[in-house]
Amino acid sequence: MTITPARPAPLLRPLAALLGSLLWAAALMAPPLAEAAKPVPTVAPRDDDAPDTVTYGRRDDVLALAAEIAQQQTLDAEWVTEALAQARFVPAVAKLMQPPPPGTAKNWAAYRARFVEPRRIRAGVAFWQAHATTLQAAERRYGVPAAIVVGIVGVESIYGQQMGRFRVLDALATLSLDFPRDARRDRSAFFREELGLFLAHCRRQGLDPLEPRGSYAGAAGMPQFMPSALAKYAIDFDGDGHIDLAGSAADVIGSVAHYLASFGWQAGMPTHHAVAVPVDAGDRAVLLGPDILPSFTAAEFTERGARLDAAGLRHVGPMALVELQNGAAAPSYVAGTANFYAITRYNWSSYYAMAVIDLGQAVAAAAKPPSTALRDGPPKPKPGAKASRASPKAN
Ligand SMILES: [Ca+2]
Repeated sequence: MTITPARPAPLLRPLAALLGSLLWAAALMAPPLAEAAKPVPTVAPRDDDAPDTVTYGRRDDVLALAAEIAQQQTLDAEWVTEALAQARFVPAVAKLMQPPPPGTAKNWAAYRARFVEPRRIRAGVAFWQAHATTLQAAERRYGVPAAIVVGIVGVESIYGQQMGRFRVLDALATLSLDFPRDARRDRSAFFREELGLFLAHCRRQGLDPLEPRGSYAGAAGMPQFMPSALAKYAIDFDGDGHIDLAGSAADVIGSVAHYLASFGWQAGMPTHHAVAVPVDAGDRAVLLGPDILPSFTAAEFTERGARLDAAGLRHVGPMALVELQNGAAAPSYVAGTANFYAITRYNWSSYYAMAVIDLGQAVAAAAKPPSTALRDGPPKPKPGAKASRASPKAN
């Protein structure tokens, strides 16, 4: 649900090495934690690719966190402790949590170009064609159009091509136990909760907690769900009894549609309308005040001097004046509806929502799906022909 930067930051490796030595030293000096017959290694490196890896071991704060998680999630304390002991501190994770340097101008055109580009569009067409029937089923059940689901999965992971290279356990443990001290806000409590939910999910699904991979923030699978989203909104849409957001496109499609429906998606409503902003700076400031929260009716837009297109003027319900900055150039604006807002519940950014919408449209245009096929269900196989996947024709 967050966007994984292209490159990790290898800058803090020497620090990791230093911390590694310190942890070893601490481990050697510490009194034995338990007199159990079966010794548990304090540091348990496991097929690591980096020689300077630091595992959390059985530090006091690790043991305390394990106890807390075990209690909150009703999990076996020793199992949680063992999992956390094998979690690795990842310096790059802490580094990647840093906000962009102050003065970084937002640039919608540049942001859009990262996501609405030929490689992602081609992968989107293939995804849509391969899963057209499932996309239709999700639209029927949740009212969320295929193009929106396709846009989200494309922006999040290029349809599963980039699901993140960090072990989810490592990312969440690092952000729980070593959240960057110089961050604007300590969000370690949030990540401790996510870590607990992740471990509970692994336990429930019979997964080795060291296996799942994800983003530096612990978001995983094709839709990059955080563990809390996984727990609340993921569904088994192919009905095989498991929720698999890394391997089952059907589970991914159903879960994304279910997520948006849970955040107020309304079937048939456009995501946004074209708008020209008020000339008067005061009126503009009033309309921009609530940011992406839909707060003004079409009549109120008009009263403040904003000019909506014909569909926007007919829109029933509140809209938000959404500003997308373009660096030094003039900003772009749209009137975002409740459905635009629903997309921002997936990732709290109007730039993100707009990229999802535009990518979905670009894929739809490239796939040139026959307009009736998407509404009327899968085409019936011809007599004598093998049943095949319904797919919009790419021609
Ligand atoms: Ca499934």
